[in-house]
Parts: sequence; C-alpha cells; structure tokens
Amino acid sequence: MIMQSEFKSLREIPPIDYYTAGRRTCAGCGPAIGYRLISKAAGPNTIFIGPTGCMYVANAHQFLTSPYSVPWHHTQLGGGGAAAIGIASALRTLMLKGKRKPEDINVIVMGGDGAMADIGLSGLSMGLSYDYQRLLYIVYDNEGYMNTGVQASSTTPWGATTTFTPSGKVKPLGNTRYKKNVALIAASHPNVKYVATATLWPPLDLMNKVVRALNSGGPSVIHALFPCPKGWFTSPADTVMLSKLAVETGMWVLWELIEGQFKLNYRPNPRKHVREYLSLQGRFRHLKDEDIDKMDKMIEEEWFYWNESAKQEKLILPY
Ligand SMILES: Cc1ncc(C[n+]2csc(CCOP(=O)(O)OP(=O)(O)O)c2C)c(N)n1
Ligand code: SF4
Repeated sequence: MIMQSEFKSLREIPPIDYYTAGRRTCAGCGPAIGYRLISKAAGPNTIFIGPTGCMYVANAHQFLTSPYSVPWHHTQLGGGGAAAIGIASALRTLMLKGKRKPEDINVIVMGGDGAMADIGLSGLSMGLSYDYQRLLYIVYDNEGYMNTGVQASSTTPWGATTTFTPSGKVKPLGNTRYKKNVALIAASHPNVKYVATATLWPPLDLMNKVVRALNSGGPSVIHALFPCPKGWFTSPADTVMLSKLAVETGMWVLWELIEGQFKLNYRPNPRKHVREYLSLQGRFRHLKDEDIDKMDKMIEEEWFYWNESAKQEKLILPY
C-alpha cells in the first residue's frame, strides 16, 4: 500500500468519510469533528479501537448501528492500550506466517482522557514500549468524563467546575488540581517514535500529525484537545473557535517530538489573554478577575519552557 502523504491544502482533503453521518453525539461535539478529520487522514486501511466513552456510547452501541465505515472495535474503558497491541501483534504474526498478504494497516486507539490519561494510562504506556509500526494512540481530551455526566479527570483544567469539583462555598475555584500533560508522559518512553499535541484548529495540523504519526515507523501518540459543548457549557457553534482560542491564548501548546527532536508548531504573537478563551465557557463562569489573571500568569511562566524547548530542539520540562 502507498503511504498516505501529507496534505498541502484543504483542497487535497479526500471527500470520502470513514466516520459518517447518523451518529448521536451532541451538536458541535469536538471529538466527533476530530474523528471525522482523523479518519479521513488515516484512510481506509485502518482499524479503530474505541474504549468506552462518548465516542462509543453516542456512536456505536445502540440499535446495531455504527457511523464507522472502517473496522471499529470496542474495548473496556481501560483496555484500549492492550487491545491495540493484541491487534497489531495478530496482524504481524498472520503476515509473517503468510496467512495474510503483507500490507500496511493502521491500528488507531481513540480514547478519551478518562480512558487514556487515567484508567487506561498503564495500557497506553505498555503500548509505547513495543515496536509495532502504524500503531497510534490518540487521547481525545475533552477534559472530563463526559459520557457519565461531566466528572473531573486528571486533565480537567484548574478552575473548572465539574460535577465532581463543583464551585461552591468550600471550594469556590472548582477544580484545584493542575492538568496532567499526557504528551509529556508519552515522550518519556524510549520506543516512542512520534508524540504530538493537536486540536481542531488548524485542521491540517491535526490531519498531518496523524499522517506523520502513522508513517513514523513505530508507536506514536497524539494528545488532542477537543472541546465538548455539554461539559464545557459552550455554544455548539463555538467549538472550532474554542480550539483556535486555546492555541492563541497559549493555553494549549501545539508541538511535536519526532524521534526526540522537539518542534514548536505555533507561537501566539502577541498571545491573547486567557480571558478570551475562558469567557465563552460556562464551566469557568464563577472565576474572579484575579483567578483569571493568575491563570494567565501561569501560562506565561510555562511558555518560558516551550520557547526554550523550541530553541534547543529538545524537551525542557516545565514541571
Ligand atoms: C472501569 C470502568 N469505570 C467506569 C466506567 C463508567 N464509564 C463509562 S464511560 C465513562 C467516561 C469515560 O470518560 P472519557 O474516557 O474521558 O471519555 P468521554 O466520555 O469524555 O468521551 C465512565 C466513567 C466504566 N465503563 N468502566
Ligand atoms: S458530551 Fe461532549 S464529547 Fe460527549 S457527545 Fe456531547 S459534546 Fe461530544
């Protein structure tokens, strides 16, 4: 099979969809938009693995219907990492034994932050210590356990209200934990060939990262921030704009690590104040001006490390 090459412009994006209409996700669902772009980039020779979460429950588990027109396999919430290794290993063995014609088949896990950053983190880590090619783990990060009613996960940002971290008299801030950086954890695995962060904007950045990850020659990870109108209390019409604002305020940093070499993909200049991003989201409505300024200052401080990493072309840890 000819390897998918990178897309130079939006015109080159294939019209065919492998994540099709008829799903039951909320209007403006970020992970659903992401799925569509990712599956287009990966192409038809792809097997998707879906741990339990919105992308399973709202898509594929009822009425014997599915919006996926490529093979799609459900796993238990924490089982995405192991299932992917099993499938990649079975394909390799069948091809080595001559029981299947040799071809490039993508194995992609699309797991939420609950599935990949929390409950299935050990499976993700295990997957990254093998040498399977075209094995890609995508953490679709909507910053909470959304399918079960917006509970906080370890990637929920500081200051967000969720059903597990409600803003109130005792804890006016809501969530007081800092967001876990899954891409940095992934980067610490010696066998990983490609690690990147992405979001819905710019769409070609996300799609080309999928192509680069699959062509990287080993296991790879993309940590993608995908806005969730239901859990973020945002307008469905704002989903892609929120992705853009996350990048322009420096709240979400677009970078990639190719065989250990760090590359910053976008430097906001001038960086917008994080207020522009937060003010569109009901989950931050309780924050006072001084809280928002504190968050902006934290972003500014963290950017020192991203700039330094870009200068030295290697990861300089901010924590
Ligand atoms: C081991 C286990 N614990 C809890 C659940 C209940 N559960 C089902 S989906 C879900 C939320 C998953 O969150 P995430 O992976 O972030 O995906 P999202 O729903 O946000 O798309 C939970 C807690 C489960 N199915 N299995
Ligand atoms: S709750 Fe969020 S992630 Fe789940 S279907 Fe709705 S918008 Fe999408």
